[in-house]
Amino acid sequence: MYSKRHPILKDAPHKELILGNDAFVRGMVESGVKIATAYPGSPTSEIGVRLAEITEESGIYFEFSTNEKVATEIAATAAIGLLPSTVFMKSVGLNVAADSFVQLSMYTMPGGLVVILGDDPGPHSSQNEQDNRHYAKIGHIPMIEPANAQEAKDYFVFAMSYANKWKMPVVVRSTTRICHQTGLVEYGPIKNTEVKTGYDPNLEGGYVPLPATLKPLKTKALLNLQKWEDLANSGALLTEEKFGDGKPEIGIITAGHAYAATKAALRILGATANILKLGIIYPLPMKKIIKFIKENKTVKILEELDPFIEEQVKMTLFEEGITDVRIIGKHKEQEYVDLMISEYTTARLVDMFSKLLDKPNPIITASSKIDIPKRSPVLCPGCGHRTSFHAAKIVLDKLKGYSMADIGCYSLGYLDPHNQGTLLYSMGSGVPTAAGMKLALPDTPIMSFVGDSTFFHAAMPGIVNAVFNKHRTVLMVIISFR
Ligand SMILES: Cc1ncc(C[n+]2csc(CCOP(=O)(O)OP(=O)(O)O)c2C)c(N)n1
Ligand code: SF4
Repeated sequence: MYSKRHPILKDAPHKELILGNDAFVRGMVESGVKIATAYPGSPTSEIGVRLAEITEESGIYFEFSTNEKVATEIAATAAIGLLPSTVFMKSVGLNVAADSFVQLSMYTMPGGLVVILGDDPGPHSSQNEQDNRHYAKIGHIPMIEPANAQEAKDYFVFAMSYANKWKMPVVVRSTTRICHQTGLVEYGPIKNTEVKTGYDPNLEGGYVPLPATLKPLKTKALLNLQKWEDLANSGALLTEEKFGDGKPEIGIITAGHAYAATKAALRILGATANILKLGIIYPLPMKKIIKFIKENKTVKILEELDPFIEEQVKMTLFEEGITDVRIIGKHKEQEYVDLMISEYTTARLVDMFSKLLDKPNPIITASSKIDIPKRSPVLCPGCGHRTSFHAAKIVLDKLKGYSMADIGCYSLGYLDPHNQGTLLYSMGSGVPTAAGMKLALPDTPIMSFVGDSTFFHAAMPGIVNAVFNKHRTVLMVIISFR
């Protein structure tokens, strides 16, 4: 039993003003999660902070693993061993986990596995703004997307209930705006059941996909997706609402943070719309979507980043021979490139809908008068990395050499006044980029930087490679003590 001291562990009925990330943790508590693993990264890091606070009281085992792949493999395997499990990571973390992530849907996981993905449109704190909804398609894994803190909690519980019932992995995709928003969350009952663990290596096709055993495993994954499609088409996590008074001016299909921003924008413009809000974003509730489009005729598909929903919808319309409707998305739009980039803030959507619905935009005049200076992030005052960069700069300026970056606070060495670390791909890329540059410029001194966490996360293979293949570069391992 919980001692109920921590606000996340209070019994229902109860409402608490909490962060979206805390809401995920509450969802774990309510759904009886036993194992949670992660590698930190914005926007999901606070989930780990909160879990670490409640491990003893809640009985949830939690670890920050060496990297996302390791974290995924541990949580998924615990789920195979009957323990309800979860793993969370940031957007680019899924690239690291991908090698095992794409296998997950083929395995029977009696405990149930929920993967929380924190995408970062903007980006606020990432080296790109990749749209991880594509991974649902690649991995044949169902994906759901909450639109506020309450839904973050509720959707986690929903995901785990089906993950457990259908013995499979489910992804909850979130974004920075959902993870980092604070909202009033109504708690539900806590599942406190004991779990009997076990392992059957031959369960439903087993767990070793070889060319000879792959077909039934992949078939299982695809059949599970069909069950999710039926669930989506039954109306699960789907809401249709009429926004504003009077005749709806347009139909809108949206999900996640874009839903909240859409409503705020329509309110500002005094516009009316029919809104179809999706909770299950893969596989899509296509029957409901097509019905909505036929009823509304002109429909705006509003999604941040890639035209993920739009492309699937247009394909279905084509397949069904439906031509008497107008779909407004990103494809064929004049601002195609712009529409693919960054978040859909309320101000942006006000601008978008004002043009679309031919209404005056009340925001432009107000905001254009404010000239806000740009501020880039800086290393903390007294950060030890400053000294390392200073030393490297003195040497490399003298020798006319280059330094390669890696990922961490020390990526900021690139900025003034240090200007160190001139090439960056992803975590652990520093030593291989130094090796590659040395092949291109054999007479130029090349060095790279790596922090301690990145060292263990992904840098070690590159370092081993450099030693084995005798790449003549210098590595500075930098650990900051403030
Ligand atoms: C694949 C991936 N996972 C997580 C992150 C988020 N992240 C960026 S740097 C970092 C930790 C870096 O720590 P360290 O190498 O010790 O450098 P420091 O920031 O302490 O200077 C994390 C978790 C990321 N960018 N990419
Ligand atoms: S490494 Fe530590 S001290 Fe340095 S910038 Fe990052 S958080 Fe600040």
